[in-house]
Amino acid sequence: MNKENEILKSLEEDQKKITTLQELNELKVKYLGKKGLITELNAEIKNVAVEEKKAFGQMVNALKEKFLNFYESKKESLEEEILNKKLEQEAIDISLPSKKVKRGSLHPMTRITEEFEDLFVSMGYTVYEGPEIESDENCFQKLNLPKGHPARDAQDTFYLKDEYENYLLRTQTSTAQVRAMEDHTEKGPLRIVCPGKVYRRDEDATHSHQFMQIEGLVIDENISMADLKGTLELFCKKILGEKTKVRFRPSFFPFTEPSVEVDVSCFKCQGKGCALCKGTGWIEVLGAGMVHPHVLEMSGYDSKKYQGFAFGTGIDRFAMFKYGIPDIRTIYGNDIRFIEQFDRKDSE
Ligand code: 2U9
Repeated sequence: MNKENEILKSLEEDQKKITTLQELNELKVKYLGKKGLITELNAEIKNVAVEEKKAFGQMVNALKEKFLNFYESKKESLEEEILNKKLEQEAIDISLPSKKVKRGSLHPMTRITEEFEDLFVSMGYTVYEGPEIESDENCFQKLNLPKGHPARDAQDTFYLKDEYENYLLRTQTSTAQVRAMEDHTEKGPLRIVCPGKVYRRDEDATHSHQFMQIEGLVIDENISMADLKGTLELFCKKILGEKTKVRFRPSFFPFTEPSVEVDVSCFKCQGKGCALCKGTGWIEVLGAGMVHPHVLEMSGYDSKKYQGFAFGTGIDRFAMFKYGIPDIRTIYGNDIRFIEQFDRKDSE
């Protein structure tokens, strides 16, 4: 058997045995390495007669090409095999149910506050917030409650000490409206809602020393009680349902004149009378009124040119009605079992 056939036969047998990349590389060394069978055959060319050199060279090249063809295709198939094995081992079954991630939820007070804000923003109002520590002037005097006014008693609250004795935890968010009016240097139209925490000397199932209010203020030319009534009727219907009936009763607040209290038909019994509405069919939800001209003047508005209406409500009170929360203290207890009841549904 000549050298060429010997190499071909040996290669044929070796090819069958290769199962790994390492064996394949060792085979390359065996045939094409420095002392490889094909390399050594190629060196024989110097001993070949001149007229046979060309044919000999072509034969060696054909052997080399045969080997390299085998080498490349085997390499590719072995690498594919390795990759497939790896993919198989690392496969993730995406059809398995995932672990449930515990999502947090918004506190019911945050939810209802955002609901109120969204509604007023949709009517062109701006959300305006003020600080919780306020001056006696902003909290009372600028709202027509001078020192010694009897209406202060119902709210008198947490004053700061010593050199800060003129400061207190605000008793109503109206302080933010006062700030907005004073900041509004051009004294033109204003349309704001002011949500936030307020503090009073109160503590029972329906009153907390800290609670949340949202108050609104609209100032413009030609503002009348009709604007107030239309706005608050729309507010009540949007928040409590289109079937809600709304009634306005005369009332008194030092900062508004005339003043009203706003009742809605009981959303539990639809006005028939139940424990929630204490048998009356109505629930009081808002206070409101036309801004007192003196209040407008004290914050720099010309009350001959501008009128305004204002309103306020306790957000906690609304949440208690809306979600059927019997004790206001649970809202601030931070008991996770209470808050979890308001978890978002998965669709939200
Ligand atoms: C300015 C002028 C007038 C805001 C108003 C009420 C009526 C009111 C209470 C409802 C329940 C607060 O949470 S509560 O105790 N609020 O009845 N608030 S009018 O009037 C203003 C505010 C700011 C400059």
